[in-house]
Amino acid sequence: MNKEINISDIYNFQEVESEIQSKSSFFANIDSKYEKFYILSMFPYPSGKIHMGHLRNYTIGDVIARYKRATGYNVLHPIGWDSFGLPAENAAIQNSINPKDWTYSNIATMKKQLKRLGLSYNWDREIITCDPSYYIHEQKFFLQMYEKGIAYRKEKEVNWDPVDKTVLANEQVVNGRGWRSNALIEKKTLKQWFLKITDYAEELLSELENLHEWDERVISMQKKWLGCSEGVTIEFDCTTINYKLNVFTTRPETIFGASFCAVSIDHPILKYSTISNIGLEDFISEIKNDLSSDDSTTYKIEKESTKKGLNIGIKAKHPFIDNIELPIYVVNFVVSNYGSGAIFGCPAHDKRDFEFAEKYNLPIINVIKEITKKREEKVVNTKEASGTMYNSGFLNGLDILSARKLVINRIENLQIGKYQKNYKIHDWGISRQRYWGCPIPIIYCDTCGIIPVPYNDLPVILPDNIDFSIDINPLANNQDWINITCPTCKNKARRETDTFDTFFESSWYFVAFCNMNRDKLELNKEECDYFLPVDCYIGGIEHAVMHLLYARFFIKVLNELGYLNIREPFKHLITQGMVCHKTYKDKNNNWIYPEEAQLLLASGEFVNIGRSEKMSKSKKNLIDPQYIFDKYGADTARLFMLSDNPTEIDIEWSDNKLETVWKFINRIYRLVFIYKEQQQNNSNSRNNEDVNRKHDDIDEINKFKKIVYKFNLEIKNYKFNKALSFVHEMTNLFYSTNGKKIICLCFDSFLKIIEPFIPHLAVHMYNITHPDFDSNNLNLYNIPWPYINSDILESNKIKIAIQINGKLAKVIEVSNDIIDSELEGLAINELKNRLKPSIPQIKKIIIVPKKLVNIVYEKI
Ligand code: ANZ
Ligand code: ZN
Repeated sequence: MNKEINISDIYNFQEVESEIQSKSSFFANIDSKYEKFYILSMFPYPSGKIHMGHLRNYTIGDVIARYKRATGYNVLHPIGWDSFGLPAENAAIQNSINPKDWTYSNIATMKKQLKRLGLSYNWDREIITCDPSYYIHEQKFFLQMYEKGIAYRKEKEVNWDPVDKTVLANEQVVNGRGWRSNALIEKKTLKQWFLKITDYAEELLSELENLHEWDERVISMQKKWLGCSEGVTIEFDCTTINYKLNVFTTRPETIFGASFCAVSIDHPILKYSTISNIGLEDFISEIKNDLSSDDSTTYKIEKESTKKGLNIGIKAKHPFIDNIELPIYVVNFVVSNYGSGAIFGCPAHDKRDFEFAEKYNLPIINVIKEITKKREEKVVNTKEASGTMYNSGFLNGLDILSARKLVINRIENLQIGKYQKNYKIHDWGISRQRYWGCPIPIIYCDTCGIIPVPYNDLPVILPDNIDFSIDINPLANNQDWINITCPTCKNKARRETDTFDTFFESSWYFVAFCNMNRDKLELNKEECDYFLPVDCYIGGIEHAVMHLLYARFFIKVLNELGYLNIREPFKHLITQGMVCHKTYKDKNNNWIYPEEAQLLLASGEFVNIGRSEKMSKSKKNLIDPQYIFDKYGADTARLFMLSDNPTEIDIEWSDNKLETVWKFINRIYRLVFIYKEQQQNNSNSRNNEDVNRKHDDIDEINKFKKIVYKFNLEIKNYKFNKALSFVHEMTNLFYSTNGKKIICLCFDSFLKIIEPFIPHLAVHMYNITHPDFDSNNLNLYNIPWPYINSDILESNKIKIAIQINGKLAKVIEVSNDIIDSELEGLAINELKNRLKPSIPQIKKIIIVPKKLVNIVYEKI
C-alpha cells in the first residue's frame, strides 16, 4: 500500500494526535503465554476536570504501561472513577443538582480529557464506584465480614465534624480538625459500624518488611500509624482500698525511678477517690474543655500543652520497694484508649513526667547513668540509648536492655503483670451519615434486632428521589426508602441510613478491574488470580496511611473470604512528587491567579510573588492542563511531566520549560527529513559501497548502541528523566555529520524507544518513513525492542567523588560508562548507611559527569 503523506515543517500535533487516538485501543485478557504486568495509577475523584497532579500521575503510569507492552508483557492498565463522596453532595446542595448527575457529567468531561492525552487505558474495564454493579460487591463483602465478626456495631465516642455533619475516622482528623472541612472536631457518642483492622495490626506491621519496592517514607509512616509498642503491665496494690491499679509501660526498667502514678479522666479508680466529688468533676470538665479545643484524637498529648493533675487521695504501693507509696493523680496527659489508661511516672527519664513532677513538687529519681548524656539535658530519654542502671535494687549495674528483660521476667514470675504488645491503631469506623455513598446493607427490626439484607436482595440501591432542603442526611429522611418489612419476622423494620466511608470503595477497586463480568455477584477468580497483585502502583504520598493501609487490610480479608490468593495488593509503589508553581497575592493580600498577576504586573501594579508551592485551588496557583493540550498537544504535555526531575521529586511549572520541550519535539520530528534524504542517498549509492564507509558506519552504530544500552538501564528502573537525556543524545547523534549516514539503520529502534514517552509522534514518524505501514492499525508492535549487550561498554575505570550536602564523603572507582542512576544509587546507599536508622528526604542529586555526585538531603 503506497500513500502520500503530507510532511509539514512544523509538527502538526492536532491532526496527528487525533488520528492516532481514534485508531488505537488497548485490551488485556488472560493469556498464559505471556507474563502479565498490572500497572495502576490511583484512580481519580471526578471533581470536574483533570489537574496537573493527575497529568503527572497518569503520564508516569502510561509510560510504564507502554514500555512494558513494548518489552513483551501482557499489560493491564485500567482506569475508573472514585465517585462517591462529599463534594458531589455539597455541589448538589449549592447548585441544586442531583449528586449523580453532577458526578456523571464530571466523568464525561474528564474522560474526554484523558482520551485527549492518549493514555493507553483498557477502557473496556472502566469502573464507576457509585454504580450499583460496583457496590453490590462491597455490600456482599460487608455482610461476609459481619458473619465473620470482622464488621461489628458498637456505641462509641466518635469524631464529629460539625460542618460536614458526619463522623470521621481518626485518620481523617488532622490536628484536631476535619481533613476536608477544617472544622474543629467534636466528640459524640453514636452507634457505628467498625471493621476490625486491629486484628490485622500485627500482620500489617510485619509484612511491611517484605515490601521491598515501596517508598521507604510510606513504610515508616505506616509503622508509625500502626504504632506497635512492646511493654509490660504492672499491678500496683493500693493502700487504703482493695484495688489493683494496672499500668502499662514500655520502660519497666525505670520502675525504681517511679515517683507517682497517673490515670486518665475516665479511669474506674476515680470512683474511689477521696477528694470531694465537686472538685473532681470540676477538674474533669476543665480537662474535657481543653481537649475539645485541642487535638483530642491523638493518643497522647504530645503537644507542648501544660500538664495538669489532681491528687485523688489514694496511694499505690511500689511493687519492689517496701514502704514506698506513690500518690495517684488524675491527669490530662494519660488517655483512656491506650495501654490501660494508667501509668507510673518516672520524671528523670520521661519529659512529660518531668514537667509534671516539677509543677507538683514530686521527687525526681535518676536511675540510669547515661553514657552519652549531654550536659544541658535535664531529662534523658534512654529508650534507644545506652546506659547503666543504678539506684535500682536488683537491676543495679545492668545495661538498659538486660534490665528491661530481667524486670519483665520478675514481674511475670511474681504474677503482678504481663509482657504486652500494644498497637495505637483503632478499628476502622466506616459509618458516615451522608447520602452520597454506598448504603450499608443492614435492617433493624424491633423484634429481631440487626438483620443483614439477604444476599438475593443485593444490591441495596441508593434512592434517587431525595430532598436536600433539610439539613440532615437526606437518606434518614426518605421514609419510602427506610421503611421495609423485616426479612425474618415480616414485621415493620427500618433500613440502616448510614453509608460507607468512601475509603471502602477505594480499598478494593483494583480487584474490580480484574472482573469483566460486571453484573454477576461473583468476582472472576480466574482473572484475579492471573492479574493480581498490582505490579506497580502510582500515587501521591498523601495516601501513605489511609488508603494504602486500608487497601492492605482489605486484601487480607478478601483473601480469607476466599476471593483472592494474595495477601498484599501492591508490589511496587511509586509516590510521585507534586507539580508546583509560584504563588501570587494582590495589594489586598488576596491570592490571585497567575494570569491575573501577569496582567497586574503589565500595568505596573503591585503583586506579591510568593514561593513555589503545590498547585492548589485555595492558593490559585493553578495551570489548567487543557491549556497545554490545546497549545502544544499531548506528547509535549507528557514529555514536560517526565523531563526534569525523577518521578518522586516535585517539579516546577514554567512556560519556558514547556516551550523548550515543544522545541525538542520538533527537533525529533525533523529527523524524518534527514531520514528521507539518507534513504535517497543510500539507494543511489547501493551499487558502489566502499569499504571505508562501512567501517565508519560500524563506529557510529556502536555509538548508538552504547546510548541505547544506557537508556535501557534507566528506563528499566523507571528513571525517566535520565532515560530522556539519552534520547537527547540519540537525536544529537543523528544530526551529527556521521550519524546522518546511519539514521536509516537505527531509526526503527529509535522510534520504538521514544514511543512510551511520545507515542503519537513516534507512530507518526514511522508512518512517514514506512510507506507500507498499515494506516488502520497504527502501532509499533512489530518492531522488536532493542536490547543491547553490555560488551558494548568500555572497561576503563574512573574515580568519582561522592558528596553529601556538599561535603566529601567517599571516593569510588567505577566504569567510565557508568550511568547516572547507578551513581545515584551508590550515593543514596552511602547516605542511608551513614544515617541509619533514620530515613533521609532527598532534595536533589547533582551529578558532574566523570567527577562527582552530590546528594542533598534533609532528615525526616
Ligand atoms: C514508665 C516510663 C518511664 C515510661 C520512662 C516512659 C518513659 P509508647 O512508647 O508510645 O507506647 N503511657 C502508657 N499508657 C499511656 C496512656 N494511656 N496515655 C499516655 N501515656 C501512656 O508509650 C508508652 C509509654 O507512654 C509508657 O511507658 C507510659 O510511660 C506512657 F522513663 O512508663 B512509660
Ligand atoms: Zn424481624
